Amino acid sequence: MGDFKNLVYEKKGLVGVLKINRPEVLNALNSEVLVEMSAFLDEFEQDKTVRVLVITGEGKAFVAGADIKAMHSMTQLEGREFSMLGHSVFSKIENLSIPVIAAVNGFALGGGCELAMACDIRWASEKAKMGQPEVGLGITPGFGGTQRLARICGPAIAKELIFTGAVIDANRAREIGLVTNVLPLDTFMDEVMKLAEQIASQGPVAVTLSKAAINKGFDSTFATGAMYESEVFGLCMSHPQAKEGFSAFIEKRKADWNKE
Ligand code: DAK
Repeated sequence: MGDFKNLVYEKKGLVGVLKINRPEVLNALNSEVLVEMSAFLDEFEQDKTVRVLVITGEGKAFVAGADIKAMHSMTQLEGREFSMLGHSVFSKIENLSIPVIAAVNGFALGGGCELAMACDIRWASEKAKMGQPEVGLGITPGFGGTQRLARICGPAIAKELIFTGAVIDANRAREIGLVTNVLPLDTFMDEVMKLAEQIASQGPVAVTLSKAAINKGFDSTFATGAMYESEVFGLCMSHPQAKEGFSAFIEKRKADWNKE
């Protein structure tokens, strides 16, 4: 994996852990970080030995937002490029073939909350604080917050959070379904790794196709989504991993997903 100034990547067995590493500004996202993330994701997608990606932040923040100081001096054109870059990175995460877990260790505000929402699963430490405080800066969320928050938590919650700019704690984030688990900070990453390993131990093709089917369903009618589900189910049935999964169950043994 290439050398990055603002990212630290570590592969732990079947799980990749990507840390946003700009703690002096609470991991705020500037163009440089986003360009690095984009390059990382392109390279990472080629590594077929990793089955789950965990994204987290160094220090006391997950990501405290887009870089306010960098945005302050942006021209209209630069703002447009910045927005397009962010959208492209977040969409790469959303469409990565394997599951991505946001390990929300601390502040996940604005672009940081949006980054977490582009991931498939969000777990938070008790120290996490989340929200979309952009309107307090006179701007709207710009990296998909108005769309993803409404899809994840429903429009009323999204409107309440975005209109007020409220910063909520981890337990409130769990209550509204923004995160699905809250854990003490000292065991947080261990528990996230257990979740990642649990996913990594499942049939890899089935996990990948399930992610694709769920994502596809959100952008289509139920009927189209159900049709797509039938297609991916058929694909699974034609893959050796399904044969191996069924055989392992019948023979009362653990499946070996590497078996052809
Ligand atoms: N950007 C730049 N620097 C930041 C930052 C940010 N988002 N958040 C924190 N920092 C910097 C602080 O300025 C400080 O730097 P120095 O002053 O030491 O040089 C350092 O990180 C440590 O922060 P604090 O001293 O403030 O730490 P505290 O623990 O006291 O407070 C805090 C933590 C998270 C409550 C506070 O830092 C804070 O309120 N930060 C800003 C949070 C925020 O408002 N986030 C949303 C940013 S707006 C778009 C694309 C994207 C977006 C919008 C449009 N288009 C292009 C359309 C997204 C916008 C956002 O994300």
